[in-house]
Amino acid sequence: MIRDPETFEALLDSVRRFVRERLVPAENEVAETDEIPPAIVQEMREMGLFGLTIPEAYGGLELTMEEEVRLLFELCKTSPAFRSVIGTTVGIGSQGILMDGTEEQKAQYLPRLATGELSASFALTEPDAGSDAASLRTTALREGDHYVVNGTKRYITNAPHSKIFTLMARTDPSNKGAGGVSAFIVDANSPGISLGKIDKKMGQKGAHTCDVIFDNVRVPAENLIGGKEGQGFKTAMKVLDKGRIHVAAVCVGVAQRMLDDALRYAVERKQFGQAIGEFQLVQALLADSKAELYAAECMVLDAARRRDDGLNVTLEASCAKMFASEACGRVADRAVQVFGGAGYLAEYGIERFYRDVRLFRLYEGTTQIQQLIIGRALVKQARG
Ligand code: COS
Repeated sequence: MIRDPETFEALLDSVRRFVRERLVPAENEVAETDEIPPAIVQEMREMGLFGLTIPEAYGGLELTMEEEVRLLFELCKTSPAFRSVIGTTVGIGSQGILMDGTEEQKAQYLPRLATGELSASFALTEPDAGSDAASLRTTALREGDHYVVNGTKRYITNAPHSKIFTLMARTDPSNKGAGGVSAFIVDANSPGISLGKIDKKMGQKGAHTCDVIFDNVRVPAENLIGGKEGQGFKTAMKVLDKGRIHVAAVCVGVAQRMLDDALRYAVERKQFGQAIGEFQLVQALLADSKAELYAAECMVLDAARRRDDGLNVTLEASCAKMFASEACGRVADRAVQVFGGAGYLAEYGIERFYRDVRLFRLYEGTTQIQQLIIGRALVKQARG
């Protein structure tokens, strides 16, 4: 759903300009320094990018899901680390509060998340609980008007920069399954929280993850999301339904950039007396990428529109995330192939994208988890 086409087009134009004039020229610097320049982060705040998904009543832009994915198609035609700066705040870090938080929790946190004054991370994964998220072991045990949290969260995106965590922890240790899990908003400065070393990753330099260790951290009971125990796993799953459409849109944006770069190279690079783009075998690489990209874009838009229509999109979100992330990997591989030997060299940039996009098939649910969700939903539908 596009609410006001004129205003939205103006926003898209400013994002396109920002990507072209500020982000693309900074790609190499970010890859070398492993840091997003603070001036760029500040510009993102000023453009309202941290508040894309937060309702206008709380100071955000309140984009519909269709608007959000179309904006991501543009914002992600550059190194995906730039999107990661806002990713957890507009997505998995804030959506639990928005979807299931109490009125007081929304009023307290959403306005500062929208301006980017606060940034948020989503703390679900643990050393022994990744795909099997419901088996998490971090505990939050009630003591008077507080919960006392103990445990370790792993691979937490943006944790080194976040001011709050949306934390999933077990409030009922006698229930080892999903029903024993609750969600909390935790101030990152709380005594007892420490961070592990920043992880060294295959790609996405500039986007940081690390362990978050909770050692007898006291969290006020009023920070229990929605004020109800046992709802945290469902909150996390709802957040991930939306997050998977978001990631699928990111894949479309980055894939478009890689195809654009491969095309430019194919037109410029000459062999056997002509541009390599004139050769049908090179055209086949480009054509397969274009067709897959078009399919991914259509899936993402359809899933987004269904969500805007209030439908349950668990199945469609997983389809879109699985297809778009796998297609993005294939587009990356073909782009390197079009570049030939140059594709293997850092100075041409395409090998960096090849490494960066590998993550999309892993986070917010691996491809195998998406298959499991889709398969289960189909069998459930068939049973009626
Ligand atoms: N929306 C709302 N509720 C949901 C839901 C969804 N999308 N998915 C599951 N639930 C509910 C179920 O309805 C069930 O509730 P009841 O007990 O009241 O029936 C509860 O949550 C447990 O669901 P289920 O039994 O399906 O849980 P499983 O332990 O079998 O796990 C998967 C389901 C595998 C889908 C889940 O663990 C998952 O998504 N894993 C991947 C985690 C992930 O993406 N990690 C990435 C880290 S975040 S970057």
